[in-house]
Amino acid sequence: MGMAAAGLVALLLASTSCSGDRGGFGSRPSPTPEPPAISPEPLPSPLQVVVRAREGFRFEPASIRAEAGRALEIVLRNEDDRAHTFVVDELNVLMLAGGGQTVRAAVAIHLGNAGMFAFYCQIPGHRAGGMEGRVRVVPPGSG
Ligand SMILES: [Cu+2]
Repeated sequence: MGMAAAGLVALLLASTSCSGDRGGFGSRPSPTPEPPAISPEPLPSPLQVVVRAREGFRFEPASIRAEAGRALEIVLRNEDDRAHTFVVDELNVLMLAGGGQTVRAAVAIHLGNAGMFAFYCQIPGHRAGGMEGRVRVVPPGSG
């Protein structure tokens, strides 16, 4: 009766590619070509909004703002002792926070997203009780 020991062998392959020295005597070093200028637009930092879910079926603030083309970070701080959600259908946002929880979501707001949208809590009865507000997505660059 023997115990089979399985050995793991990690094989590391280090491959170094040397571009050989071309050109012999008399060749002048050619200037290294500049990498093509891609000049990426610096990504604007995400806009952060904090929405609090309060006792009595309220969101505070009831109106938030976002910017088209700029990511939005939503911080949902549930100060109630029951669970709430934060939903924006048009922006594909669905967040759930249990009582006392804080959750975050990063939302891509596309350039075509400008407009006014409703946010609400989708737990039955909550929206009717007043848990709704609106997101205003302003065009890019409008502050
Ligand atoms: Cu709710």
